Amino acid sequence: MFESLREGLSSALRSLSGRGKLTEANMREGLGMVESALLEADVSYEAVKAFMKRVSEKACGEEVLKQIDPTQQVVKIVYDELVELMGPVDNDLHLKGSGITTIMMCGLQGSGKTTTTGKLGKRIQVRGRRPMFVAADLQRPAAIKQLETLGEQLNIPVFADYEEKDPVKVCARALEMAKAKNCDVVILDTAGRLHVDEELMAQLVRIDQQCSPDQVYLVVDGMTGQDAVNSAKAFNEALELDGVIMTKLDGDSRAGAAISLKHVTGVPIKFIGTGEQVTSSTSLEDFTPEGMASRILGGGDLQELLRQAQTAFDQNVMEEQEARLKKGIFTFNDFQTMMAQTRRLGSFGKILSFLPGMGNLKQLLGNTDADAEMNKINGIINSMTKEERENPKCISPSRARRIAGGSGVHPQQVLDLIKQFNGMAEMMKMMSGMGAGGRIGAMQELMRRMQQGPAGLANAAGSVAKGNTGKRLTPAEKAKMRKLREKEMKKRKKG
Ligand SMILES: Nc1nc2c(ncn2[C@@H]2O[C@H](COP(=O)(O)OP(=O)(O)OP(=O)(O)O)[C@@H](O)[C@H]2O)c(=O)[nH]1
Ligand SMILES: [Mg+2]
Repeated sequence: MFESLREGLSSALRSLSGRGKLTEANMREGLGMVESALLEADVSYEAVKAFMKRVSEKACGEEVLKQIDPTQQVVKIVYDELVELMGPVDNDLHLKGSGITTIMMCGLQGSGKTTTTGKLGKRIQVRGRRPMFVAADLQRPAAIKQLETLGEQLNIPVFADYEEKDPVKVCARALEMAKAKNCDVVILDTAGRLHVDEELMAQLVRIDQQCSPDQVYLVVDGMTGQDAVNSAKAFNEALELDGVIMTKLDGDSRAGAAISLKHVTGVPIKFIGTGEQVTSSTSLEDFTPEGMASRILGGGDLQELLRQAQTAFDQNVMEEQEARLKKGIFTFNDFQTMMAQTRRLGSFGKILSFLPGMGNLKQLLGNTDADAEMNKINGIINSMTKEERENPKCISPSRARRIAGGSGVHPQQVLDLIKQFNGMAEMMKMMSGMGAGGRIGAMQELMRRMQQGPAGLANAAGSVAKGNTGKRLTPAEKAKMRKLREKEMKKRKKG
């Protein structure tokens, strides 16, 4: 994904490095290359202009130029400004606690509305809610059938009326039916047109007025580049969108639309769709500006520079974690935060195999692609209810089966993840028994070792046990840590 932009940015930023101190002229020359790379990737001119203005202001400041090697700072500036440009994003679906939540899907023909309706329905269903699809696309005769097939596949009820000609009436009746059928989330799959036209907009506005949807999402095809951005602008003017879902990012789409959409339309991308399958847990992902910016800057050497620049940021996150840990709190939510954080430090697969208690997870998941692994684990956690994430002990085998169904894995993989998590939580609780200095020291030591490769990492837990973390452990604590470590080593040998 986004290879050419990645290469363009990488070579622009590389041209700055290794020169020692830079002059303003050198810096501007390098930034000019960054600008060209963005324009070539089809980022809108307006967005590039605003972005470059902010980047140049920061990068050409004395603070940066007087550095021995300013490239690291420049990469961090580019990253931060990309994040700024694409965010902030709220990935929540805002499902109401009681009553019916109505979600309206709209978009041009073939953008992926119906497929995304399926993916969204699935996402909602695995959260323990009862979604219903509404066939509000009466434009194409086959559209109703397509949605009904999806509903059957996902075991989600579909409201359709083959006789009715007015989609507004279909939607109104569907909401009544949802009440009767005890469904609590209604997703309206509306019709698309080839281009934004008045008739289409008028129809959508009527549905909007009649049903007062809680969320209106626009589905855009990521492969259509700036057309996606322009149609988002038009739809937002008519409907006040709550978010955009960008599909087909699995194809050879350039990054331009994803980068410029928020800036041009004011509406953030909420989710990204990949693949035609609706049942895979990774086919609809949360869009995060941080994740996207890292992907764009994902070339090897840039990643390293970014990592260095982010050490300060990591410190903050770590301090927050430290505060929770101090209270003895370590839940799946903390685990997700930690994963997101550690992912940036290098290959996730590598890190995963060295996290204490996580040794065999990689093999268990049977996947060698780091991103896919991460998504799989995230998918499992995302399929848990709030209660389950906060208190994994309540996950019974039947709940594990539901979670597995939701995330498209084998139930055993859920149980294994919980087992591994428990081992890790135990270790975290151990650390909570240490003094404040010892805890943060232990966390830092773990993080540092995670980056060092097998030799350093295998001893991560051990080094905590040995008290190489600024604070000594009591003999009982040491013995417990040693036991944990031995268990882990044994498992690793077997695996
Ligand atoms: N590769 C890929 N294909 C997708 C994605 N989303 C949808 N598609 C495909 O795009 C085509 C159109 O998808 P639909 O979901 O029918 O699009 P639609 O917006 O409902 O189309 P209309 O109802 O005709 O307006 C289908 O072939 C889908 O399988 C995606 O994220 N990735
Ligand atoms: Mg459709």
